[in-house]
Amino acid sequence: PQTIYLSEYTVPAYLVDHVDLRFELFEDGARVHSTLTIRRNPQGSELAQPLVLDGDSLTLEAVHLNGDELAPDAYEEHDGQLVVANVPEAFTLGVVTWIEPQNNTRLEGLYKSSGMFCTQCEAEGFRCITYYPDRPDVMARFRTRIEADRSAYPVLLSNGNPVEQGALEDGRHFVTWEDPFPKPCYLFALVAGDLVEKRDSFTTVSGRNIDLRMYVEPRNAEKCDFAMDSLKRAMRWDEEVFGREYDLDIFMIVAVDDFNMGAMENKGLNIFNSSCVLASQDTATDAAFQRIEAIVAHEYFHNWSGNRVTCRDWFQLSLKEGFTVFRDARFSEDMGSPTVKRIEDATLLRTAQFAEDAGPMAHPIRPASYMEISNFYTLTIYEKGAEVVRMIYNLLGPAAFREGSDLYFQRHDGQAVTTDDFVQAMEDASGVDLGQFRLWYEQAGTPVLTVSDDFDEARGIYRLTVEQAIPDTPGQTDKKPQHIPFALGLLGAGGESLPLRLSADDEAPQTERVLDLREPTQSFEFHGLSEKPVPSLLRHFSAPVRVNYPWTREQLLFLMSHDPDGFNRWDAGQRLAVDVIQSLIGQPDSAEIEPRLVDAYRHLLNDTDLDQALVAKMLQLPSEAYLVELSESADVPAIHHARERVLNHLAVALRDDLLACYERNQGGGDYQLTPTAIASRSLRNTALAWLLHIDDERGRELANSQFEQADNMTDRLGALRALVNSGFDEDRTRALDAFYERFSDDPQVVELWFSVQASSSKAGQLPQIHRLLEHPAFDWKNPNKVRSVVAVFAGQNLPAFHNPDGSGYNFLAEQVRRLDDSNPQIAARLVTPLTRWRKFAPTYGQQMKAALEGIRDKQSLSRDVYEVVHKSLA
Ligand code: B3K
Ligand code: ZN
Repeated sequence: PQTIYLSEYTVPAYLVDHVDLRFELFEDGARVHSTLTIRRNPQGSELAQPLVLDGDSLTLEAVHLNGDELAPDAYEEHDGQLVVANVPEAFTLGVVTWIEPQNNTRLEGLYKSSGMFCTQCEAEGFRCITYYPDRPDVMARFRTRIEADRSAYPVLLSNGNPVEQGALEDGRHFVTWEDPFPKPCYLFALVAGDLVEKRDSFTTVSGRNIDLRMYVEPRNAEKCDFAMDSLKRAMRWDEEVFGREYDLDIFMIVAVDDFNMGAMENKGLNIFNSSCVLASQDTATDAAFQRIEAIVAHEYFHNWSGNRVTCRDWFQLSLKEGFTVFRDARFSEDMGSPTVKRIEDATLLRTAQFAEDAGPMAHPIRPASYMEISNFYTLTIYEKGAEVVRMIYNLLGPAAFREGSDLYFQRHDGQAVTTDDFVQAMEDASGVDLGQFRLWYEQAGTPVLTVSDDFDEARGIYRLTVEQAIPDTPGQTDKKPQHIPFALGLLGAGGESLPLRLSADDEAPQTERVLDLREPTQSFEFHGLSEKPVPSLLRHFSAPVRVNYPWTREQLLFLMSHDPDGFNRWDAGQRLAVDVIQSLIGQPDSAEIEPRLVDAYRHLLNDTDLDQALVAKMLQLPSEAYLVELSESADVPAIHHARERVLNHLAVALRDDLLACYERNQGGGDYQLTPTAIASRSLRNTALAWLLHIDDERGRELANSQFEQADNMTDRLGALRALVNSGFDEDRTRALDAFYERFSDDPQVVELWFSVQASSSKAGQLPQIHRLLEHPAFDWKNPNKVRSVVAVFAGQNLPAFHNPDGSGYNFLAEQVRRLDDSNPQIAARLVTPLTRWRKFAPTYGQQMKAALEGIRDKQSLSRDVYEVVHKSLA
């Protein structure tokens, strides 16, 4: 496969002003008639250029130029391109293609999911529908006529507004849609199916009435309310916080079961993976509700950040994704507990994005090259990209940031632009110099801050020295220092926040400051202190960096109970737990476990004054994946064992406190989705999980009765998970059977059922995983099912996946090879755990590498998997 470089970007030779599409949908295929109104790009080269269109898996039936059919020798069709050599300055091009959606297992372009037709065009799926200049900087107005059998496909949808509909012969009908906004073809969508419609409406800030519609399969009719309400909250929020009003008269959401990712922001017609939009109290966990709210908002927010202003090329992907994730994160902060949301985001970043940044696929948030763009829908582009926007937000302050965002939308409305255009707008609106800051877009890798300090007692000066280093990443060495906003506070011995005087005569000192790190090494002096303070560093995770500071356990315990920054309280607890677990790795079971850890957790468990949502987060021990990420040469069984020892130790010592916590959080009353109620369920289920971890009899009774009596999925699944991970074999089997029995006709709950088992070191050893794959509810063609067993096993069941005999690795390689032909995007995602082979102790790493080589040697590898595997072995 060929590598594409940002440096080779050239403007399109031809522009498309208008696209007229006509789809004839049949059971054995679809005929697509496309008429493009094309003209030479005035910005392009002076010389006459051939017209080059992209295509993939198409059967070409006819080509017309200005209405006349072209003879086959007037064009060439090869290597995924249609080339017409002699075209005038301006013309129409008609193309007729035949495609087979019913056989499309890649789920790119037009395909079928549970009997309905649907599309996924980002990034390069439109070329699987018809020949087209498939690049985001070609923006056109689309008119789409869909024709299909009326009884099988009563609902026919596309972007924009319906302008015409009617009956055709043979029981067929048609609907024509017109989208007034020019858009790149990756935002095109079509849906045809037998769907129920849920209606609502929204009045915009300027008084326009918007028709809101959800289309789902009849069996899901009762699972739409939450997404619809989330949509309205998001629409209001975007008006209030970003001044963005919706622009079409209709906004539609469709749920489909077979979808490669979470959802897609097609103009006016968002298509969702069922699991990211459908919910009811009985079937969705709290986490699922929160995810749905966030994704519905995210896709809606794209209407401005992505659709009205889009990307010039795919290297600019973070322009829309990083910005939109930042927007949805702030929305979620406003809807729930901001500290908890921040903790969740930082956890994801530190566990998974840092790992990506330290691995063979590391890339800057604006990559310089790629082979397959689908591989770059990454945590780096999305989550690190969002952190970079958040840093700009914090550097500018809320008011100037809003001015920057307004300027960006106004300046670039209707355009396809670059990340630099975004930064420029922020700079122009605020006057803040973001020159050095731009390196965040170019340099890959996670900056490491090494902090040291000393206290000059005689002068009352506390000096903090910060060194920054950015590790080498593939193709990038000797990096320049970046501009890093470093938020901190200093605490006195009594836990009070100390004034931060950067000079002796600072009259109005703050108690929290953001230091601008710009040099390889910088020192800061804090004056007027009478004792050496405890530093609270990188508050609220002010930059996506690692911080090394030689914290003592005393200091961490102190910060855990005194830091006024909730995020850093949590962080101190995590660092303490990490330190304790790490110190036990490879030690005999007789090695003592830090006694102060038990005291700290007991204090937390009983601290009803502290925000219970924060307590619930603080009680979660660092995950195995995070411990792996932190190690130099990971020995997973040893990490697992050390972590289990700590968990058991805590559960035994705190047994009575856990029971009390469980009782206190018994719930009762109606199911609510407030932060308090969510925290309470989280505490109750954590207590239960810990009790079952030590096979406590009382815990067993509680789990069984909670499992049977729960009135919501969070509690039912919490009890199931606790039982599955206990040593009570009979209860486990009984609960799993009962759960399946009850929910077997609900694919989303069956996914939960699969993943509870696949993630469990008790119920998810390889032979059991094989049984899950043979289960009648498992389906290789459904990405959610594949993820819930295969990806969950490899990503969340670390001791089973890293079985020293290598069986877990070979298993994963086998599934990747199997999926590579049918769905390369999903196959390439599944490879991820193996790509980290250098991170593991050699006996493991070498076997992982061998499994990768086994994938590499498969005949005819997809471009997706080829790129990941070859880069990982390089
Ligand atoms: N933009 C889509 C992701 C498309 C992924 C294509 N492989 C969803 C989103 O980020 O909102
Ligand atoms: Zn997005």
